[in-house]
Amino acid sequence: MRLSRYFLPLLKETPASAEIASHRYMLRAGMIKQHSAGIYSWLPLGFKVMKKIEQIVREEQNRAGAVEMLMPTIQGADLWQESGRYDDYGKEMLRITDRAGRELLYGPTNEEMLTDVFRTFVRSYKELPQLLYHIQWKFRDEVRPRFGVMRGREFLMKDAYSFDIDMDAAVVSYNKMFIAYLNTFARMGLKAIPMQADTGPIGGDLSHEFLILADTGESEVFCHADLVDMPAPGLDVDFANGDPNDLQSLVDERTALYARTDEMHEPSVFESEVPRSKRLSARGIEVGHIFCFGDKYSKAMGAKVMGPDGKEHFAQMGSYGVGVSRLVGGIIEASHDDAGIIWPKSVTPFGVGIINLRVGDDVCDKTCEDIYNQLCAAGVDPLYDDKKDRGGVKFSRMDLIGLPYQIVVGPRGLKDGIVEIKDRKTGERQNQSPEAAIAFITAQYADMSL
Ligand code: 5CA
Repeated sequence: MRLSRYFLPLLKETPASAEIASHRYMLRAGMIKQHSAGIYSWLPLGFKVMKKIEQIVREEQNRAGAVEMLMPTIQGADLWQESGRYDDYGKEMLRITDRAGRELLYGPTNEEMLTDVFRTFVRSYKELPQLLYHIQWKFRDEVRPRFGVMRGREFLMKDAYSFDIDMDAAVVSYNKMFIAYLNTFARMGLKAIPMQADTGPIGGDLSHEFLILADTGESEVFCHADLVDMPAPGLDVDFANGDPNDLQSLVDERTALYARTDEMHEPSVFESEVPRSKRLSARGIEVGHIFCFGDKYSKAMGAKVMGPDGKEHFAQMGSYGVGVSRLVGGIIEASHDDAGIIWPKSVTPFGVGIINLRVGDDVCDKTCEDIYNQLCAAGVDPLYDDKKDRGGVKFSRMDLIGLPYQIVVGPRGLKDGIVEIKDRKTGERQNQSPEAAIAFITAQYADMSL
């Protein structure tokens, strides 16, 4: 992409309403525009990052055996009346009436709707397990929308739902999602810690929240410090044919140590289980939440299947959410400095920024064009700053938008046949020939494994 043809409306001033780094940088870098409290347009740069995050979430859901579909944002009130949640959900639910006077709502989550799909089509245990997901906008009329996309009213969520014949099988589905979540967040450069969690309006007994540590996080968390650096399970977990006990061991390893959010925190247990030097109390951002709630919805809505014993059983269910739009802010909270955002390679909107310090100079223009074309061909997706601004403007703009690498092309270096590569995170600079710079950048994106 050539910057001269891109839509990147940067802000010079930091809006006073933005209290945390991610919100400030998302506004300044032209990633989002607010329309009402908690409702945003995703401008091209922000949209591109969100799509990359969405794709990682999708790939790891698919790897774990979940199947993608799409449900509508607008739901009928009748399903929620059946489950009993229509009144319980309270003011957080945006209720709408259509022209015929029918009660509709903008979905805050989809347990009821997928239970309805399930009961329409699935009759026998032979068709189980089912694990379905979609990535769709939700609306929750939050009391205090704040911190930009972190607590929005309209937000993008990946929500998956599992249906099993009994509780043992439901726990296998739960474990698959638990493991997939750790891999998902690790691919985004995040250290997410699973914590025992309160289930709130979704219900059930077994539940974990996945939190990334950040001073600006809304949740207070207490955990064993060793959990912070525990590696993700890895992309080679055999979800399809592996022994369920192996999945359970992976989960057990990561739930054996104390880790709870404030709602579940018990100071006496924390102090007796965790040695003083390992007690970590911090703040965190909830990026995912998984629930196993058995037959709460299947019973209320009559979603049952014929079991191997010839009797009818209510499906045992779980639901599994990832805050896709929240992750855009969460990743920035975890990775930025005073100059701006520092994107991890896996979610960066562009692979590299090419800065032409003298637009109009034949040699600079030609070198930049060559580098640009070759990096495009190599699939690195460069952003070429071909605008006629001063060098200082270009440097601070490129630092702000946070691409992992920059190639700086100027007349002075080119006299000696060199361009400069800057690593955004470390600030390290190296001089290379244009060919070597292309090869270096291409190599950085060749291995994207965990
Ligand atoms: N039905 C379940 C699982 S699918 C559910 O709705 N879970 S949830 O309420 O915990 O939401 C799932 C994830 O969505 C959260 O972990 C969080 O990352 C994200 N999320 C929730 N509310 C908001 C919000 N107001 N703004 C942005 N993201 C949110």
